[in-house]
Amino acid sequence: MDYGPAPESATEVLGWLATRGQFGHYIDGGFTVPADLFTTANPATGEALAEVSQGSTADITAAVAAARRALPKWAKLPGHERAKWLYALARQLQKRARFLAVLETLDNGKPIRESRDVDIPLAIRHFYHHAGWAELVETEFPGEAPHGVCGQIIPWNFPLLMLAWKVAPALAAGNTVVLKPAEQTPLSALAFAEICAEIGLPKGVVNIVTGDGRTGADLVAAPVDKLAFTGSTEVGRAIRRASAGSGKALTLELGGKSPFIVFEDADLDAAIEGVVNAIWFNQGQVCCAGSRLLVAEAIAAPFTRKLTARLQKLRTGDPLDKCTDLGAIVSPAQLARIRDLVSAGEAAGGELVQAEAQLPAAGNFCAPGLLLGTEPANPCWSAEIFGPIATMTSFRTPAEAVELANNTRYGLAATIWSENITLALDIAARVRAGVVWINGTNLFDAGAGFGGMRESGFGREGGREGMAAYLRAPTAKPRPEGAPG
Ligand code: TXE
Repeated sequence: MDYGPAPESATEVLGWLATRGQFGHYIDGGFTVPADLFTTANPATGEALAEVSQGSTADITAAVAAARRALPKWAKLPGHERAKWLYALARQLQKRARFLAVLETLDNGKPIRESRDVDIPLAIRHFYHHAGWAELVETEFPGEAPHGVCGQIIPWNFPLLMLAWKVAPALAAGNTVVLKPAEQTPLSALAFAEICAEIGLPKGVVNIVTGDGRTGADLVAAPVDKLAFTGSTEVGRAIRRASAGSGKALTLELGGKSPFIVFEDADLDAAIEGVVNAIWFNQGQVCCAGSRLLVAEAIAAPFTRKLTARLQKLRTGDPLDKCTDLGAIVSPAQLARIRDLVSAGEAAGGELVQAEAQLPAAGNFCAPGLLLGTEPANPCWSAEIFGPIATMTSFRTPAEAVELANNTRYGLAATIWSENITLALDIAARVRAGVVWINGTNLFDAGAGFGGMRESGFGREGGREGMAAYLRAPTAKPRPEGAPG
């Protein structure tokens, strides 16, 4: 698939933002009058990009009502008819891929190489993949029905991709949706709303309400049939509490502190590049980031030497520059959180090695780094830093590697590097994580279910399991019309 050339400038996107200026919500097939505005800024410069509306309880009520009205017709469409709409969304996203990549980079701060080659292509792939599922839904899930109206809340680290992970399976299964993007990165969801309007998607099938956690809480409390959330474990826990006993189906994709285990016999150069991808991709703001490096003691010294040398070569700076490896951290608040945690990690005995990069004067930049000698008692061992700093610890035996890997409240992902496939498969079976990669990392596909266990949440997104999460078994009763949340 050709996603077009790398963008040379952001002129087209800035022109689009200038014409729009202020955004309302996308409800019932149209944009509301912008109200109660807040600013979304470019993390690399601090400059305002646009003004966006803070969704009120009334906005959520209107959006859920629109989704409820659209539901009977949409749910009754034969799967192959819904597939046509998903294909149309995928094709339109593909046509706008270059635009969306620049928009995402401006709003989030991630390097253009990543939004162009990862975020946007994977989002498109998700719609194509689920168009296929829409065609198969009656035969693959006989007798099952959509939940109904889905309330979906997404974070800022992969804005359009997280939207795709949630919206595509929901629509394929015959649900309608109300989605709330993160307040830091609402723009690609609003561009997606325009795409829904452009292709003439039936009104009310997709509704986008922008705003912060208060809008999210209103959506959780609204009379929806299913909630899907990706974000922090704390908010996930609050959502679970708030929706307990309501009869709403729920899936949560939360934080992680994923181990990245390197055995003595690993291909060291490949493992080093694996680390670059595991923790410095998207500035480490990745739920499944390989953020706890566990390295066999026998190779710890050469591994550290190689890795610190590689670290110095990473380029941190302008996210729109195609040569940039690390862009900006999403917000000043996130940057402060990273700095505070890393300082606490140093105070507890960790040794910080950070790239001696010349960082841009403006913007939320953080040089990539490693916190060496991090013991399990160190706060950076257990807390999700969600920034470009990995911890590093050594181990002596495979049993110790497994014990350290599982010494976490999370269970999202794990990575294992070894040339001994028997050892790698044995360790994979003993590591408690929803996803395990061997001699590779951060590998995603729309066809493979992704999700965690323990405090990383429950439910899967992608693949057959992801589709199943948007359908209910023949015996489950639908919520009565207008029943309270
Ligand atoms: O997340 P929040 P934040 C982790 C990561 C990061 C930390 C804080 O460790 O440092 O969370 O990030 C909406 N009811 N992850 O504060 O608050 C909010 O508006 C309903 C990991 O940004 O969880 C946004 O749309 N919704 C993670 C979304 O929840 C609420 C990705 C996520 O925001 C709400 C992001 C409420 N009470 C952060 N409060 C991952 N799993 O990838 C907030 N929101």
